[in-house]
Amino acid sequence: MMNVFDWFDGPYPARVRIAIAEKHLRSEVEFVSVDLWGGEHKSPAFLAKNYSGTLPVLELADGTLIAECTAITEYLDNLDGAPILTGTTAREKGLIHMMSKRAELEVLDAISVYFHHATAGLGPHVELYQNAEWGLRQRDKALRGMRYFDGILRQQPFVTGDYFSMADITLIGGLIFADLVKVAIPDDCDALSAWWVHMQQRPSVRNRLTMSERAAELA
Ligand code: GTS
Repeated sequence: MMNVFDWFDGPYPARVRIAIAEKHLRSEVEFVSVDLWGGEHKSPAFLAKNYSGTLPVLELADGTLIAECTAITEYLDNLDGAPILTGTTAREKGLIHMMSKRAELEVLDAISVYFHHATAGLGPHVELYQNAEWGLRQRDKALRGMRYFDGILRQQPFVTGDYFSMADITLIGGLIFADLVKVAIPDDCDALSAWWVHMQQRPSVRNRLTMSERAAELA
């Protein structure tokens, strides 16, 4: 059994939950809830698991700890020797990592900075330093990033070409975060909006919360 330390509706944790579902690994994973809103991810006990104090973290049966969504996805995808998310050829691997990093830099991480700096974020006990101007700039960066990905998706069905990959999952994380903080996809981004509707229909994306988490979210 592997443990995934996460928070059920977090956008970064969603990336790993989607990868787990795509790889049909759900029965081999236990989700361990870390109270993000209570700041548990910044406690000494959790920092000992992940120096960066972020979720998610994967813990293997032998106690090995792997943080960072990209690294976790790479591990899970290669566990059975038949990767479907992170590429098989050198060219695919190169393109997927480039586009996944770009989705982080230009959309997901930018939205995250907006949330932590230009909104109340996780509250004063967690947000020890805030810089609203920096946060608002990052929101503008994310909107530019959405336009960039709209241009990509006008040319091809998925972020890296004609197949679903980790890069799509990263951009999905970005749009989940954008939804949470009410940053809308610009109206003229038809291709990105259509791709987003399509992605939300994927079972791995649609079913990323357990039944009880879904109930908690609706309550
Ligand atoms: N680069 C990290 C990764 O890819 O795993 C970023 C992870 C990250 O920022 N996770 C969020 C976090 O821990 C979780 S969530 O916001 O998506 O729920 N944020 C808490 C904080 O204080 O930064």
